[in-house]
Amino acid sequence: MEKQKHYARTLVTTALPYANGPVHIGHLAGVYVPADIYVRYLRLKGEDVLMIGGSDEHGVPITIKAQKEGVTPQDIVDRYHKIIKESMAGLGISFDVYGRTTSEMHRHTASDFFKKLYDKGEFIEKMSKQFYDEEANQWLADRYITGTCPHCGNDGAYGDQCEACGTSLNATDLINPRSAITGNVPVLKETKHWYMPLDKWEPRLRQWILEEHKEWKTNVYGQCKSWLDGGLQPRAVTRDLNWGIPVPIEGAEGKVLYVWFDAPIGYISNTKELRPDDWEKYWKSPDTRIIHFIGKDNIVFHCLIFPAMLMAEGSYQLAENVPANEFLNLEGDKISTSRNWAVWLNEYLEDFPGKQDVLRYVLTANAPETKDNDFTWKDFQDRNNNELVAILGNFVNRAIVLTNKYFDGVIPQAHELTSYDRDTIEEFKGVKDDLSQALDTFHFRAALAEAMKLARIGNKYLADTEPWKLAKTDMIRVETIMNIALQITANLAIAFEPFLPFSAEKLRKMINLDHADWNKLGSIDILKAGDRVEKPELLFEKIDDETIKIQTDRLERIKQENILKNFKPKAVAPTVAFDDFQKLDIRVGKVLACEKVKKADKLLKFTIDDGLKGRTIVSGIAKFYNPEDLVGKDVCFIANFAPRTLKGIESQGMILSAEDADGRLVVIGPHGEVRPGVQVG
Ligand code: B3M
Ligand code: ZN
Repeated sequence: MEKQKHYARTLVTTALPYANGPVHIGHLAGVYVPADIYVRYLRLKGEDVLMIGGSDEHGVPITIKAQKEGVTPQDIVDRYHKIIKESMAGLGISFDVYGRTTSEMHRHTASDFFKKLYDKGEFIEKMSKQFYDEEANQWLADRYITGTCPHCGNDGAYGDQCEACGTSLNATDLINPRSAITGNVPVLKETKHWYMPLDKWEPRLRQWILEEHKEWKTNVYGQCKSWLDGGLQPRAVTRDLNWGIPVPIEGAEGKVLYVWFDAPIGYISNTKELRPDDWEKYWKSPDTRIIHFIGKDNIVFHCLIFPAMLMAEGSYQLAENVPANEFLNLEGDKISTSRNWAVWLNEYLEDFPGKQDVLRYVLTANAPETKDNDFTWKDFQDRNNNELVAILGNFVNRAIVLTNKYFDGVIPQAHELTSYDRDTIEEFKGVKDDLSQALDTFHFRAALAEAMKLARIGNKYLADTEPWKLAKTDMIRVETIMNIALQITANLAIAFEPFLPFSAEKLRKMINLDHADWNKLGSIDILKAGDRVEKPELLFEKIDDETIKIQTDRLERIKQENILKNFKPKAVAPTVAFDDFQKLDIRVGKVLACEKVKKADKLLKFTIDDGLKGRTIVSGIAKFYNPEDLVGKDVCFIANFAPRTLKGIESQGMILSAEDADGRLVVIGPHGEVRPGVQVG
């Protein structure tokens, strides 16, 4: 059950994306769109809320990328911080601050935090064996080590986490560890590090989550429970790396804070950046509600490790909720930055100018709230055309067009209501409670469905009352109908503000509603009779097949590129004796004629000059060639292949071709002039 506690303010944090690439739809659906809906909703209710974001600029993903490109880590983070920050703003993600973990403020905050824990004696200091790459002369922390996950057998697991099963690992847990720099087997060397004794905090973490937060989403609660039941171990919070925040104590030269130690402190530093004078009340006052929006791979860090750090520090509040989402896939496959299998936000904004709300809508309607979900371009098009255009856009457009047509843009008065009017009003009155309830409990899909319900009610109302028919006979009735339709329109402008802020703003302008107030939702006196509406403007437009095809073609190309990139030749077949080889009579022939075989989309029929009487061969390469392009070419064929009948044609041999990694067939021929009929061998 949701606790009915009263809060004076809310602090919403959003996972800090690694600045080693742009953000993609997976990040958006998992974290930023739901968080933005939530804060916009609270702002509409007039609550005190801060939305904290920023780039995570430390850690191995960034140094690896820099090494690959031959630039500095700072170059990488400067580039992607800018892209991420601008594209998020472009989508209307309304951060109050979007900072970065390479800022001075953050360096001090994280460094002081560590120092305080160190001074309080909260760390264990331990010599341990860590992996080292002797060829690269480098310690191998976290993602510099790959190997097989001891839990699920995934052989691409990293030294700190297996992305396949979500388990958080120590590098020495990996089976068959390899250096990600050279591919070498690393050696183990002694080094000193500082550890958070998570086991010490286990009883309090159990109490806090398992007893006091049973209302958390089952996926989050369940993951925490299984971690806690497995028993928590001390975790190293320092690393041997040269990119990060230096460990601020003597004897720690060349060591930095573990990225997962400094990154969550980024929430605190960015709050300080925004509110240097009163940031503390957002973190330390018991009447603040802290909510962390994250993806499921970050649960352990936000629910166990960071809270343990805060408990050890002693003066901070813990999160009230951590509504982590599952993953969004793309066209059936896991989104992957390294495989370029993603829809990148910055590219979307370029390809679909003015359509921010379409993406926001689709990602919310299909949000991976309780299980992994799939984004497809077909679904994107369908939801735009069948829902945004056909339901929401259509209703609003009708309401505004008819008001302009019959009343010259002046909002008419409502007169006596029929029982049908009253039923309609009753129906949408309930939307506010249902919508609020869904948003308060982080059910954003359900909330969006509620808002859409309001548009459906409006559509149905106009379709049922048919004011365009009554206009000739009963203008008084038309006035009432249009007043109600416009009040529903005003309700939509409020209800959709958190979800579709660009369209809601357009809509507010159209009806001259300067200010959306959540408390007005459900009422029928938002607009005043006698005030004006503006000329209609389309909120949404249809997206055609051509536009969608450009996107699906791009993905198809990437898929092919990935297949080719990952091609590994098959193992060589068992040895054959020369005599066996000689049994095959392979010859060169010239293509005299070539045509498609009727009713067979794969087959081409060749007429081959074989230096003898000529022969016909049918070959399954029609998908890869235009028949006319092959005429006049020399090809190799097996002359003593047993004849076969295909689609009623006797095929007298087999044309040789090579199959590329992507299944494309390429015909084999001689690289020089030879006579038809000569043998190959
Ligand atoms: N940068 C990991 C991620 O993008 C990490 C989140 C930090 S939140 C403090 O999945
Ligand atoms: Zn695993």
